[in-house]
Amino acid sequence: MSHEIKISASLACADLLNLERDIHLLENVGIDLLHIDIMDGVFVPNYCLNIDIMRAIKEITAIPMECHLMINDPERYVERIAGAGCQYLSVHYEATPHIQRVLSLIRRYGMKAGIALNPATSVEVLDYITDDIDMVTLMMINPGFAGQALILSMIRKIADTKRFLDMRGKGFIDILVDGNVSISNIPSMVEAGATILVGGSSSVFRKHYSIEESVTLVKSLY
Ligand code: S6P
Ligand code: MG
Repeated sequence: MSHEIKISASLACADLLNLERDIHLLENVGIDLLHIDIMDGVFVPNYCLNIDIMRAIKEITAIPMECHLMINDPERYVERIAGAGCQYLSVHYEATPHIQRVLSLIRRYGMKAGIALNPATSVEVLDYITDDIDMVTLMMINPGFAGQALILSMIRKIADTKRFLDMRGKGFIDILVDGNVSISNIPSMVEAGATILVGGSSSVFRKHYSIEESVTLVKSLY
């Protein structure tokens, strides 16, 4: 099945002091999704955006929010994230011993369920949970920080994930790629099977270029 490619703008890389302005600029260029990174300083060594910010964003835009939760025991926050108006929620395979339970909880709260995999986690872990997911969030870097370099073997992992899903009749599940989804890396990521591109400091929010220029360039790459 062929997917149309979507762009999800990583708001952690926006101008945080002018977030509302940047969101309206993203609306003007027809961005598909807003990527909201939430961290706990434990699962990853950093902090980022939060549920209150999501609630505020919901007040000013209709662009759907796609949350990437980088916290241990993510089941604790599923209800509150749904209440903030989020539409897609990705939780890390590595963050809980009860991943299937969390994925079904996400759907029970009306959101699309994403499973995020750190670079070293094999696609094989999806084998018994393909019925429980709408999206696979493949980390192209170790999560925690923007501005990192692509781990080169991740291009092969995208292709492996696509093949894995296709072989099980699950080719309709989205493959989201996150981390150094840059102008130069996007063509090979799309070619390998990525369907949602998280645009951060290396694409949508590049220094010295406007959001409009950058998104127009990204769309010309696939
Ligand atoms: C990393 C986070 C990502 C970044 C994004 C930044 O922990 O999950 O979503 O915000 O990767 O993009 P870039 O182009 O700076 O790597
Ligand atoms: Mg992210």
